[in-house]
Amino acid sequence: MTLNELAAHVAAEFQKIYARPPRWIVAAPGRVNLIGEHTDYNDGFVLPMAIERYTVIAAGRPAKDTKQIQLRSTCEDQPVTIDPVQPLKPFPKGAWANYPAGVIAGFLARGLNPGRFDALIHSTVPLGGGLSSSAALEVAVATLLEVITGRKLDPVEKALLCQKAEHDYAGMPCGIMDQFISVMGRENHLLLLDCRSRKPELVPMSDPSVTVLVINSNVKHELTGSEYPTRRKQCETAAKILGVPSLRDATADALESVRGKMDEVVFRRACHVISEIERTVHAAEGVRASNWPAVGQLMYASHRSMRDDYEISCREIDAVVEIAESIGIPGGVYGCRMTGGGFGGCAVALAKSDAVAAISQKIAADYKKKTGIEATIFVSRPAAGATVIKA
Ligand code: GAF
Repeated sequence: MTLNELAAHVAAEFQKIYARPPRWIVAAPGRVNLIGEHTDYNDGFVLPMAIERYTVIAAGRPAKDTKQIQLRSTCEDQPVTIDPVQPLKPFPKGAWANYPAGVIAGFLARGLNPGRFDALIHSTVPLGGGLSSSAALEVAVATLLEVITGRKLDPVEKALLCQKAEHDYAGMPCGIMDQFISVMGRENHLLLLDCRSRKPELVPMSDPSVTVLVINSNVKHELTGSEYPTRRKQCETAAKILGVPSLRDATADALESVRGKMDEVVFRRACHVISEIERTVHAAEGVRASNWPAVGQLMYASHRSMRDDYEISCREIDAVVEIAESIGIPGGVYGCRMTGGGFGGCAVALAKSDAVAAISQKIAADYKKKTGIEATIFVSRPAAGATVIKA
């Protein structure tokens, strides 16, 4: 389904629920990160692309007299209502409405009050699959509020507002990658983001002979919530012992020289981050040169580092990567790795376009044999960031 078809579908659903057509329609994409995992909150580099999976919101002013914002999601039975007045209180922990609420709070804090509206939210980004369904929701809400208030934010400010919503309302101390790519994605480009300077650099990726494959393991181990902040703290501890502001400023040699002063686990966490930042910069060079075998090798190395040093993989994702590696370049796979926060979710593979169908079949069959689970596999070209479909 194209984005316009998806928008038409959501508009029709809005009409069914609210008995009138929507006045506004916006969309924001999910993302897949090609390489550069857990480097964003260490001031390092990431290399994501927006995917052709979107959160779409159709909205309009309420027909009835009400002071409230009413949000409905096609995944939920009950609507939620929000009073657009400060201070806006978070919903209970784990509630999906915290993402929109946090974004609305960010607009209110800037003196931008959207007033009351009704909205229907629909997403084709798999929820909790490590493809940034939450950032897509935040950025879609921010895009809607820009249209309603008539005030377009600077893209960096918009991404940071959404990140703050996730910190303060959803309680997840994420880095900046997901919101930046959902705002700034560009068709046929990866985004090499320097998370220290926040300078985005578009890296063209339009070689038709190469395709990005997303393999959803359809498992989510409930560790992400607790393990993510722990990893952040371990990185801060390592940076402190190294005497640098962040691991971006450290080298493998410097780390080796303080090895004796460091807990072994903290040492391995730092090993991952320092090496991953370097791999990400090299991978961007590889993409620019269309050197796919080199990019693929960096992806495998990244996976090993996440599995052994950062310890954020799981046996199901390891199984996907092993199957991909066994297919290898002769079978059309250049590289594969886990993508996103970890403990399940998706793997990303770089494959020869003419072998994608056979590769998908083989991965699905072997994964089922090894784990008993059905994987969901799809391809995506690098997509554009958030967009207004109807203003
Ligand atoms: C999650 C976070 F939200 C990102 O900021 C990033 O740290 C990622 O995990 C790991 O690379 O998606």
